[in-house]
Amino acid sequence: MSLSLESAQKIFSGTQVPSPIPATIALFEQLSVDDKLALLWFAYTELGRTITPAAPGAARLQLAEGLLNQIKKMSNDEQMQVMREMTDHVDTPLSRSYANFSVNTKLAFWYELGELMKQGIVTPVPPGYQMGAGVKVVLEAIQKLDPGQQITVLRNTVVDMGYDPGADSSNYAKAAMEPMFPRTTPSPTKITIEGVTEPAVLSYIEALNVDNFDAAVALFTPNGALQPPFQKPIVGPQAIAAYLRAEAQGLNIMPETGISEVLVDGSKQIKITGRVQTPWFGVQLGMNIAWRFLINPEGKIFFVAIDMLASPQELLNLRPA
Ligand code: 45D
Repeated sequence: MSLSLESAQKIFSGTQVPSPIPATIALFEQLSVDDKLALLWFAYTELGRTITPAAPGAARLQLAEGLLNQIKKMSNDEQMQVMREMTDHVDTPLSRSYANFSVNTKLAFWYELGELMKQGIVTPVPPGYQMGAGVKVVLEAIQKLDPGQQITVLRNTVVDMGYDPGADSSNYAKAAMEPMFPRTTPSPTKITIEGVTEPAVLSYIEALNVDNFDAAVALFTPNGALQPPFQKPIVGPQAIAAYLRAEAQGLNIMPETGISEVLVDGSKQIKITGRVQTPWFGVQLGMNIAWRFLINPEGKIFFVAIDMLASPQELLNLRPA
């Protein structure tokens, strides 16, 4: 019997809890452009009281330097106009250049703009801005999220900005030519997962913890798939490798506990929960994450879904009620 992607996506679905993240982003999407910019500033500075992103290295900032220098030379009104156009996906040369950046370079660009806002070189909020009721609603929704979910909302809004002419063009390839994200903390070495000893799973985690994406991809079947949080599955080793190089650099993966079930055809479904640290926030912030693996009878990964959890309590949610 061959495994299907559709059925793989459903493994352990009885243990899954709906995430508030898509609903929060949908609320954000309904705001006017000035409300969106103001909201991001309030959310970012609010968050910054407890956690602040690590400064991106000089090598990465260099990739965004051209755009940043253009913006620095502008008047405050022009700066605000550029930010509005990026947020509204208006087709301008600057919006296009931005959309071409890899995810980490987009974050680095906004990190630097945020610094310029703190220094008063760029205005954070449209002049004369009055906070409307809608902004308060979204801000409160964000405040209720756990920190890992809050930074996911920020990240997703940043990634979505700019103007991308290709309908579904991917900029994962760009990341391969960029400097690696430096690790902020040493990666975990000895991995043990309570309840799970599957070699492919342990090797997957170990490979990601040293940024060895070729080793991670070698653990998948030729038609294997990886489904990131809130995304469609990425299918095939080449596509997975490009994705991991772009998005999984510098992660510290700390699985804790799991459950493993052998299916009739000899394949296994395994659910693991644990914490993941992003190099953007280091040890300050652990995201609560679940992995749902489908391992074929030969011990290769056919499918893994990565889910963002709300709370540490959800980490214990391994069996359907
Ligand atoms: O508009 O097993 C201002 C995979 C003003 C791989 C601003 C994974 C106005 C396989 C505030 C300045 C990758 C899937 C904007 C595992 C304005 C695997 C700036 C999971 C925009 C485990 C805002 C990995 C700024 C995960 C600067 C789950 C915002 C990784 C900065 C998750 C936000 C990583 C930052 C996350 C957000 C990183 C730096 C969620 C970073 C988030």
